[in-house]
Amino acid sequence: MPIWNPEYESMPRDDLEKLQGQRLSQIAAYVYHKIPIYRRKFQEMGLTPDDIQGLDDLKRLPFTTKQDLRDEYPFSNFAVPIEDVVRIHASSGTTGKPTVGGYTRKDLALWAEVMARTVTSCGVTNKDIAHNAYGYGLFTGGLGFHLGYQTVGATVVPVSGGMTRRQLMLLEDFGATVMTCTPSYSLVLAEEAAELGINFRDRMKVRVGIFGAEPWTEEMRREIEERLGLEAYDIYGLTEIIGPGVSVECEYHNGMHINEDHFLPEIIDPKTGEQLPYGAEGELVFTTLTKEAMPVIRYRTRDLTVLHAEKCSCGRTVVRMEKVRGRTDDMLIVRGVNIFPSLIEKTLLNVDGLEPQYQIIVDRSKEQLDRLEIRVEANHRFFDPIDTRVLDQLRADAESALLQTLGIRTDVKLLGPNSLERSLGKAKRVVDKRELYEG
Ligand code: DLL
Repeated sequence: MPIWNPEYESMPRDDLEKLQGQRLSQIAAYVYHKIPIYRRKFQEMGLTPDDIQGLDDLKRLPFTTKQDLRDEYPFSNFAVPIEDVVRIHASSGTTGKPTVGGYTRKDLALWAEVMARTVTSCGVTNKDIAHNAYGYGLFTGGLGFHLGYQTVGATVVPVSGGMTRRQLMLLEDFGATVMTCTPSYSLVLAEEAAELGINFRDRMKVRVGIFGAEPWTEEMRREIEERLGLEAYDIYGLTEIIGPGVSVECEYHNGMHINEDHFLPEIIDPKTGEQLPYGAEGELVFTTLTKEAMPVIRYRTRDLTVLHAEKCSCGRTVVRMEKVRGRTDDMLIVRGVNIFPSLIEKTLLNVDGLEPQYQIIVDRSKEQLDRLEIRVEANHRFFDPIDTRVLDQLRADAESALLQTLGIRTDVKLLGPNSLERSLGKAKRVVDKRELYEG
């Protein structure tokens, strides 16, 4: 498949690392002179921009945390005056203030470039009709993809989120060949279609889906590909770095290629902050090498993954990141056991008869013991009429599969079709009621 910008995406690694080194020393000087919080951090560590001469000096630079950006809310961490900022986006932020991203004209051109690379990597060309169901607005998903599709000359349908039935009509009438939304919303579209008696696979022409903005497992990919009859690509990004456009899979689906000439990745041990080698799992950290309005140095994403540096069969030489395993702050500690929601998803989807709709509830009993309840929808065929014997067996199977993978007992509650709330964007999978008892 074609590569949008082979000069950079397939650059020999030695040359790429040299370029990254030069850009790193430039950005270190830039943030030092333009952003007070970085000057302060450098000074506290006794660093000057001259100390940063190349990639080997990356380790010497200070980290940036989400809290650092919150403290500068809304615009104090911008490196340019507000007159030069032409666009603002923000993360959804479930609690408190959102994290803001600012873009100059040059940043938007960079975003268009990395999003053009992104959609090209998924096989999108100017012949495609792209149904873009990511939310348009402050969220970076809608407008980010919009830029990418326009840049490669695809016909973009800026449908945004919501009005699911209407989306199905437009998908069919316009003959969309590509669609983009969160993986959870793709299933909502498939379900709604089934409800209307439409077989999504047969009726729609969609050949490619580019899904991200939330964690999803390989098992979820299989479900989506099966139900929608398309090839599903994983895309990763975050507002603090640029939005979507940080990394995406290619046709080999063996990790997401990072646009490393602009976003320099590292993996660190989340406890000690120590840099880890390729192949080791840890927290993903990014330094933006070329951004103007809101550059960040060693931004701690809290996302856990593994990086690989071997050249991919597609010809790209940039580092690949594995599917995100979870977030450091998503990990549940239940009765002393560390549990990632992704492991629960994987386990449930391997139990025949369960649907890819679930919610994880953690609660604490009067005796101060943590309880893990998994609410999951079972296939509609067990409910019409209700077949309690089969449902009891299915629940027992699910509990035993979870005991085996998690190592602790869970209570599985089977639900009928459409019992759990569906989301237009990121699904809320975990409800931790224990927070109510704290402080
Ligand atoms: O979710 C940007 C985006 C839009 C990415 C559209 C992909 C497609 P935020 O709202 O700032 O930005 O959320 C960023 O979402 O730190 C991850 O925890 C999570 N996330 C994003 N993509 C993935 C993915 C957008 N493919 C946060 N797999 C990140 C797992 C993801 N988690």
